[in-house]
Amino acid sequence: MLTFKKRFSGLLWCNGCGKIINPDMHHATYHPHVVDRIMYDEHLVIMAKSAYTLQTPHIRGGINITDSKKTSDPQKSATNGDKKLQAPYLVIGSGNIGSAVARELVNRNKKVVLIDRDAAKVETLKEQEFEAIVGDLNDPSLLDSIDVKSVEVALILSSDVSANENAIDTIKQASESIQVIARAPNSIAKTKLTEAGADSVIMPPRVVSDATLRILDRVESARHASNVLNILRSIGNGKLAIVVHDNPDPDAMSSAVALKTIAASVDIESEMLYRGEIGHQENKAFINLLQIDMGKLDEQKAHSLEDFKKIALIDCSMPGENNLLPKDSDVAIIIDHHPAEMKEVQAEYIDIRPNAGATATIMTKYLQELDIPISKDLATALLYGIRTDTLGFKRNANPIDLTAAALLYPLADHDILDRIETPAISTETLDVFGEAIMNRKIRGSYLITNVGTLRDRDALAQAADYLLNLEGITTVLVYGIGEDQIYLSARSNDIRMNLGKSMQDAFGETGSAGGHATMAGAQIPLGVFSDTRDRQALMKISEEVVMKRFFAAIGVENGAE
Ligand SMILES: [Mn+2]
Repeated sequence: MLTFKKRFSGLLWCNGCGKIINPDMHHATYHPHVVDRIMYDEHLVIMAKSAYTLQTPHIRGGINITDSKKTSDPQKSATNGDKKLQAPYLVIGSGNIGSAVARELVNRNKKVVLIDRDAAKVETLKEQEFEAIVGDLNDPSLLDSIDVKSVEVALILSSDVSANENAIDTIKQASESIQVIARAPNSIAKTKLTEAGADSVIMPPRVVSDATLRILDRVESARHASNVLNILRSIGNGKLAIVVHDNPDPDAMSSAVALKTIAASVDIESEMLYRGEIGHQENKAFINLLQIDMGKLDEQKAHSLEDFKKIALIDCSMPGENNLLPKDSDVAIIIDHHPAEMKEVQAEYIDIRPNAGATATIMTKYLQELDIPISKDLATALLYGIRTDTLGFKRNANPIDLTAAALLYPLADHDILDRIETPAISTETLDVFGEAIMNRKIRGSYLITNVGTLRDRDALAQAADYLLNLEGITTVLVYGIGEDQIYLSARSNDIRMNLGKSMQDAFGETGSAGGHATMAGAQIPLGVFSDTRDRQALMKISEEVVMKRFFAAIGVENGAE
């Protein structure tokens, strides 16, 4: 006998013959195994002949099964087994957490069956239009009414650890392939449940503390932002110096621009200062394409640090260490992501977050917190800063970097990003390539070449990269002669090779060398030879030194093959 509410509109079939029954009041009795249908207390009741049972896969819509086992023929029960409940998602133990998870799954159009040992609770769940059955977690027949093959994930969420353990056992016995997620109140219980076979274990106290910390982060980030603004406002008619580390990289430069933007939002004038070089083609393209105006203090004799009322130090934290500031400078603001000895860092305001992969990430958070519109150029610069400092999210990238990048991504100019990453080749670089190609000497799969007198050291590494594409070449060494040093750059894609070590072996004693297995560099002081006027002779000497030593270090006879 099946009883269900009038508004039921699902599928109903007869377990005896497998035929579908139209549950409509008028049509049900056309089925040969249906003896009667009546309306009772707003419910449509369909009664089958004593040897047959009726079943439906749909419980949603308010059906209420009171399938009487008494009327079913024991011989037919094997057939009944084929019609067990389909439950890709099984939620076992349906307290607050279980029913909240089930509701969310149903919202995502997942078919969920809840199991709880409390019959009254199961009734309530059904009234809320859940598919629910009564079952005891400690009972080995827990899954008897479920089609085990249909279960993909079982969530065991009761608060009783040993009951959860038993349920895991029953499920894993039924099928190893069911993914089991279980709830544990603490880490001891977590270990127990993992040992019992749970694939993942969640600890509600941990989840709550994590969520609390996230809220705390938000609160603190608001406090940070207002502190920075207060310091900036105190500059009044004065000027802020935004100092980045020597030879600044895109992270440092984009972060400086972000701070300049924040200062401008409260009408404070600022200037970005650096020392050293903006090297690499990409970095040059970066400042050109994004029109970043970085000033070199040592060249601008017109003004000194005295001209600035306050100083901010960005992407580094110690005055005088890898930046242009004197060691005893009074710094107002320090924002950095490099781990630091906090006791030694001194400033009015310090924000050092080693959990960020880039300072640009931290600056993005400030802009977001202060609700300052992020221009296309600034978004592009910050995104590029985060990308380069995390090596395209492969190094030290944290969730905070990804959320910052996600915010910047739609605002950034992707054409410009592409152009920064593949900058146009300058004629100077092209000349270096030309020399490198002309002077190449090949021994087996090794290529050694020189570029003559060297002006742009970046071009050396680029030439090495380029020549490694040559057919049959696995290792490239390119060198050039600077004012008083020979500069070497090597690349290899031979997995047996450790270039860093080979370069160290070959040139470590006379100069400095180092690097990774696949890319390395070295410098050899020219010493007495640097005075040699005869470039031709100098090239000859260099060639001998470089070739001989490198081939000796990697165990190849000079001139072999
Ligand atoms: Mn950085």
